Amino acid sequence: MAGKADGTFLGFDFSTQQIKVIAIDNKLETIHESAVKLDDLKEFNTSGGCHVHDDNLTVTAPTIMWVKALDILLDNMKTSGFDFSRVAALSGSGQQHGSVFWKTGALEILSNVQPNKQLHEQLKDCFSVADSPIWMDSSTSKQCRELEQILGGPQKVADITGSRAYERFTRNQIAKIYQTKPEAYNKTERISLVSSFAASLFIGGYAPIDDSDGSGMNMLDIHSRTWSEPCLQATAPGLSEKMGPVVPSHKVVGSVSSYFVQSFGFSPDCQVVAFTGDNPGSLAGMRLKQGDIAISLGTSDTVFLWLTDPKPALEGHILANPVDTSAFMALLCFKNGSLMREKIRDRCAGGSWETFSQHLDSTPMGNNGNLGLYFDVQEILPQAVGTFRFNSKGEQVSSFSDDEEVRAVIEGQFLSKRVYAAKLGYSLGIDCELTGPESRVLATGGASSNKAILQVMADVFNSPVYIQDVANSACLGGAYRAKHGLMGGSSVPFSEVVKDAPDFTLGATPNPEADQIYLKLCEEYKKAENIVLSEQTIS
Ligand code: XUL
Repeated sequence: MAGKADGTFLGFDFSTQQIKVIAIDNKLETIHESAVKLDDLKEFNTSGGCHVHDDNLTVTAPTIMWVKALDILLDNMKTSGFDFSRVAALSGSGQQHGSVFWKTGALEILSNVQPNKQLHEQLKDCFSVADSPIWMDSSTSKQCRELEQILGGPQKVADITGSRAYERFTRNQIAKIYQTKPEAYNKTERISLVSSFAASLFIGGYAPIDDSDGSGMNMLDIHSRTWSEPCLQATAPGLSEKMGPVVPSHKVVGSVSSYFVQSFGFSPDCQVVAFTGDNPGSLAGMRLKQGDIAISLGTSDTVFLWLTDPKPALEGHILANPVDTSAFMALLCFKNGSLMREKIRDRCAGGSWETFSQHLDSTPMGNNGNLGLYFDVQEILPQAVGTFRFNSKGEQVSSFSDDEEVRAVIEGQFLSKRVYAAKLGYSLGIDCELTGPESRVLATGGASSNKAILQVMADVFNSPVYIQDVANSACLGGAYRAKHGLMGGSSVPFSEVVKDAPDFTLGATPNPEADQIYLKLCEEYKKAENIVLSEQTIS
């Protein structure tokens, strides 16, 4: 068996469309990477790894499909000559919110799987609900309103669980199963998240849910990091026994079962560290630390924050931090991301990013007081749709010049991220003690390669911007976390574990006058947003 010093670490990601793995050596260098696409398992007939039901609200994935994909992934690694005996520890992540319902008697089967047959053949009758509800499901509005009503309103639910009630969150899915399929619920001995389900496969027993992924359920008290009794009570009878304990994300939950030792040559000492959600996994993969904000510029823009003093709000999600048990993370999702930027590029810059950048460079920071909110599709933060332009006097205007329009969309998008991050308790650049080199923006996704956009980002956030390629950040985070768990978890800072990981590239540094300009503009943005929201209610 490989010792701690020369061992390798595996990180798995059970994501919506594929199951991926990354192996790193002790110097954190990637030595293997592979994946199995779920749609390639034709017998399950999924599209994008799931089934959208006729009501267009219910979205599920066959639980056993994930097991079969893992069988194939590990077989492929074996065929490629991967040396499993060197793996000192493994961990990973799963798409958040999805749930697995283990049938009474399943533990007996899971803990006795034999090496002569694949896992999916042996576990096929283990689930009381064969099709797992996943995060894309939005069929539980009734259950959400019930929870908010029982607990005393949406803010109350957010204060306890970190988020108001959301359709995809697991408690609401469990309540729906209990209400619509009581016999299936009664036949269930354990409910896992996709993450703890994956860890269960490796240890041959029920792995506990970790507190970070557990925060995406509307059922965990994010302050005590244990199940919230009022939430359990409001969901279904006998739920506490079906959920099992909650553990910190760095906890070793067992060793690999003899099935993996005999089938693939894992060492019996290979440790399994709790799996977590893909977003917490990405935070670990991006090595986010206090003072950092990660902004992913994709189809929709996502923001991760490291928080010490969270203020749960009606927008966004607060989760237990997966690498520091005393901290939190926040997750914000903005629907109007790259499609909106591209639309303005096409209209004002003839479809060229180069011309778009020239427009940005030719306008001053703060856009001479011109401010724009551009929501091509119904936005989540804020809940608004349409295009809204305000001049330096705060008056609404119907158009801007091309230069002004380009700067307005980029500044507007970043101002909104800054304002929403602050609402959840994040202190940025200027008004926080972590200014200067301690405060970083990590930029990822398509638009992060555009220097002019990065400059605006650095200015609005008054922080240096670093670029990171995060195509596999959740997987990589799993491998880093495996090492963290093996090295002692809470007794070793995660930053110590990842200190030798490759440096990020510096993309932009803020201009000295930026803080004054954008602090004022944040206030203007809030006023503009209030006007936009009041107009939305009227119409
Ligand atoms: C987060 C969310 C998705 C899933 C799938 O709340 O629903 O990001 O984790 O990746």
